[in-house]
Amino acid sequence: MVRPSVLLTRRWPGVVEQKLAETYDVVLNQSDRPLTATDFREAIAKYDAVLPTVTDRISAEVLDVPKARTKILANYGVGYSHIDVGAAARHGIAITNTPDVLSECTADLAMTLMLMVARRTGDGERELRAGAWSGWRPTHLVGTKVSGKTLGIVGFGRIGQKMAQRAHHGFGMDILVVSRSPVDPAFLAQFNARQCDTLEVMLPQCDFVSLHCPGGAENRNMITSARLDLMKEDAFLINTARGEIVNETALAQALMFDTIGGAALDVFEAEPRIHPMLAQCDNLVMLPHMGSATREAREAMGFRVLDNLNDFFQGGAPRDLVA
Ligand code: 8YV
Repeated sequence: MVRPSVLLTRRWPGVVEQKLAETYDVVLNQSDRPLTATDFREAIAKYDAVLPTVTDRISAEVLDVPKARTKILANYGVGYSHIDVGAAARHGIAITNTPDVLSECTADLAMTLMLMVARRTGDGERELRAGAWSGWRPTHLVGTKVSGKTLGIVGFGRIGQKMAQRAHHGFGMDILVVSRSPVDPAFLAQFNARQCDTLEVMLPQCDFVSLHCPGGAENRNMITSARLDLMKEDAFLINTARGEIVNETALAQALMFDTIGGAALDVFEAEPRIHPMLAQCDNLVMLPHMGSATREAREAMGFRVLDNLNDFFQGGAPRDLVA
């Protein structure tokens, strides 16, 4: 049997690249530079499967290739708002993602960000490395207590639930939830959590708000200046989901005018570019999209893509078919 041809658009963990090559005719992106739209169109014409990541903007135009060969976009990552799902469906291209295997690590990073911004650890490390630490004093780098506070979780999927588990059972936090569908009360009870009908109801009650919903058109600009205004003036916003969910200009203004206590972001609207106003804000912690960046998660994501490819090329429904 002819081995299906498979393009990885970025370098992946070595063990996964090797495993993929046992079954597939694998082409690696040796330079690890993101593909251009033209590169991607060529790939769609050439390979049976393309394995993209969040750095590939796969628009309707990119997918509109005469005599396309690609039958599956097996995405490396759980979020797929970078893919025009409707256009892929029109071209008969299946899409899969990699849920579950990165939920704990992404929730761990959201906790990291929450603690960093509340406890001012970025300020502390910068001061120390600059040789500017003059020694201990009672008023030095005083932050905000996290334990026992109220956390609002936006989006109660796999990652949101892991966040609730950590925050409630580890840090004794009260959990509020906003989710597009009703959450089973028995399930909420595991975290002593309460579901709010709207963000408008939840935001004024929170000391911390952590975003765990998908990106894409449905949630673009969900966090507007009006909603930031509803947050307490010492509350913190955490985003490990997708940059487009937050209106970055509105967030920068809220940070500059201290209408909220601070924010911590792992994701940005125009990655890897940072909104110039955000870059000016001191009460902001920023990380370069590291939510799933552990050896364990990145390998498991790769093996999950392999499972999806195997299902697909053996003629079955891939376990993580999203469209
Ligand atoms: C990935 C992520 O690193 O899975 C996701 O949706 O945001 C990250 O875990 C990235 O998307 C890889 O494509």
